[in-house]
Amino acid sequence: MTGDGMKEFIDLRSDTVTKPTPAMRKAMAEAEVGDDVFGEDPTVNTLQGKVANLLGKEASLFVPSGTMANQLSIKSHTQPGDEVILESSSHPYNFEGGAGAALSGIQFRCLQGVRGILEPAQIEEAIRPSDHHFPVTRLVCLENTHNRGGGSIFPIEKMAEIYRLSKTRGLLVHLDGARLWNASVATGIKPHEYAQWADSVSVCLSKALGAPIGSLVAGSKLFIDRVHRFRKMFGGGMRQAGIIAAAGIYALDNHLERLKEDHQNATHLAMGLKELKGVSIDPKHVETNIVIFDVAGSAMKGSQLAESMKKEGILIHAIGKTQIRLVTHLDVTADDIEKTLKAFQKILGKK
Ligand code: TLP
Repeated sequence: MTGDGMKEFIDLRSDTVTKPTPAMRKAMAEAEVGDDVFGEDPTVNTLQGKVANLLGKEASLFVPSGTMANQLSIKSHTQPGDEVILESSSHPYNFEGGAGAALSGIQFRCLQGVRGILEPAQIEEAIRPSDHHFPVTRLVCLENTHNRGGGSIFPIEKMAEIYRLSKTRGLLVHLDGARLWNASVATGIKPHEYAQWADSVSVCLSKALGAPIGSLVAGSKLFIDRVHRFRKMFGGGMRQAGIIAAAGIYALDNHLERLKEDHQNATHLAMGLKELKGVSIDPKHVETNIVIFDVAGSAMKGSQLAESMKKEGILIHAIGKTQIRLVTHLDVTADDIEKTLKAFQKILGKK
């Protein structure tokens, strides 16, 4: 049982569910703060400098959420009526409440990827000719790792090719790097190496890294100045935000390298699931901390499996009729993975 009397679940619905550790809470309690709307919060300024540095960009800005980070980037890069190319299962298109249309007045052009990964040739084909009938293609958004792609890593060579193509065609590139940390730890490719192939990058501290709140947008000084103006407009200016920025600094200093454990746990989960009746999954597709599998071959719907697992003390996320997503994170141990596999086996049976 937790302090608030709630039953303790193994929660695999998302890596957003982590709670700050005692050491993180201590860093938060001791954070030096000031009014960040005046630019006077030293802890926020340290975090912004640190993230700009990690991403090899001139500047970065602290914002409340990954959604706001993406949407501020889209707003700052585009004019109403512009077209933004992205992958059809991407986060900004599907899970940000229609913000692209509502807040920026842009239209999305969705391209079907393979586990979220787009080919440069697909993008080239989708760029509109210069003709008054068409919208202006302005921006390409990529996602690395790709959430609905099952935590797939966007290969850096493809990112480089897409960036070069975009530059020759006068387009901007935004990278939704909510889980760029996972891609970096899995491949050994540094965040700034990925980020060089995008004009702007959003990163999250509240997913795999385990901080309670916070994301950043990084880019050129000029771009971040524009983002700053829109952050005010969107109501995202925060005051003594050092309290939460301190958690982000702590997370970057202490929780980056351990992402390897989450990746191992996810692979282990996938290997175990492969042995179960009615489950289809290719463990080779599990590259980071997200496991997506299908139970169409079993008698159960995804939602029924989620209900049965809940009775076993395990929370999972049915993302489609027969599709399940599991996400490993800081608050899930190797022992929890064993318990999870046992519960799945009890419900589904072995092949
Ligand atoms: N993703 C959440 C849900 O919104 C689906 C999750 O549980 O995975 N980019 C990517 C790639 C994301 O996965 C998310 C969150 C965001 C942006 C948005 O971040 P927040 O939730 O901070 O607005």
